[in-house]
Amino acid sequence: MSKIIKVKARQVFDSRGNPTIEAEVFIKNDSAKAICPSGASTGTYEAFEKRDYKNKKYFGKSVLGAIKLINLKISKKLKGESIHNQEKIDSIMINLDGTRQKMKLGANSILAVSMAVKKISAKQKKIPLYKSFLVKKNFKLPYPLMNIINGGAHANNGLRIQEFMIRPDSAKSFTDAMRICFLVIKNLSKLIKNKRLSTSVGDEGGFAPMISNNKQALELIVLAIKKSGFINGKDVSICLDVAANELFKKNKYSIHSKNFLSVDKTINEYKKMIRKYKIKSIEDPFAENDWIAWNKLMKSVNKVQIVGDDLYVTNLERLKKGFLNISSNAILIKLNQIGTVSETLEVIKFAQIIGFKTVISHRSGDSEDTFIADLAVGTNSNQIKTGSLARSERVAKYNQLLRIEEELGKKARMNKIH
Ligand code: 2PG
Ligand code: MG
Repeated sequence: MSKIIKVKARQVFDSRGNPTIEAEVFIKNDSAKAICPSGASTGTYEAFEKRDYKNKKYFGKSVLGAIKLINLKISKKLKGESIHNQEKIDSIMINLDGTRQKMKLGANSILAVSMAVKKISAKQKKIPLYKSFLVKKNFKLPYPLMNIINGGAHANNGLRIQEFMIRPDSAKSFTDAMRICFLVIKNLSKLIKNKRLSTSVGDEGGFAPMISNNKQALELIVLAIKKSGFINGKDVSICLDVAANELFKKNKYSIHSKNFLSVDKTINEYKKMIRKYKIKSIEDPFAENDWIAWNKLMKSVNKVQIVGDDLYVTNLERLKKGFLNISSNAILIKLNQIGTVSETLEVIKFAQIIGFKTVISHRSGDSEDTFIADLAVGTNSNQIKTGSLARSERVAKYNQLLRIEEELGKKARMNKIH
């Protein structure tokens, strides 16, 4: 009953309309499927995303080659394996690939299969997916980090910082968290309309008005928080993803304008923003190899969450380096940066042992798959970052968390932020 009969993959489309992989794992009388997401502002050290770069029919973006590899090679290798042995299945695929960054099979092929195996295993055990990860009882819901103004590589408005997020710190439940974010987003929409700017949204569902300076975006959010009856920095906190890889040239950064500043000056700018807008979390404030700058920032700020995304790429070796270097106090977790469920869990476990906060994240190109919502609860992760309350591929994750909260009933608790 619990042996894999075959794995079948197909090409489907992500939220940006780009081809991606859906893998379906079959056992006797049942199957489960999973879809791989895809990033836009990717780190150099991420596992490889395999596409048909030379096939011009889909501008080089199709994944037909990767699908062939799943249907022929991976399916054959996994036939007869137990769906409950996730680590073995993942290591079979890792070995079959044989490269550090999963260059041969592609992390997108491997991950789609890995997630589908996890799903079919939970399904067969008749347990909800969130109960199949690390936590076995006392489940906690993560705080949402909602990306309500999109910039950088996720919009074409000229905003240099990629993500302006809110976190409903005073929420007592996930339902409450959603209501707080809902109010701020609706008020923000009104404020943007009043300025005669567009309320159309970017790749992650946040507004993408044609404004090009960070200050304007931050002030709109501060006002929206106030108009909703909340206190900025207490009830609701502003959080940023700078995605500084994109704003880096010759050891300098251009976080506000096309003007590039030294690391020390950039740190001063961060400190000013933290003070003025009560910013509580900054992701990727510096580039992926600028370890010294990360450490300098850690030494000069207090009580601010510093999150490594492109810095760590959900990779254990890089996380260990960051820990020794005192580079951050939190890590962003993206399954497709590393390419298997087992490796992702290993990184989460280590991060929690060293006292880092774990923030489970979507990709800017995502799908209706809600795997990460369950992953956040099942790993006791403090936060989840999965866009705004717009675009169904983002909202789907929040809706899944509402279902999980309902199922947990009286036992449901929010996680700790501080
Ligand atoms: C990020 C992500 C998700 P992308 O930088 O954190 O918000 O973006 O998927 O484009 O890398
Ligand atoms: Mg990021």
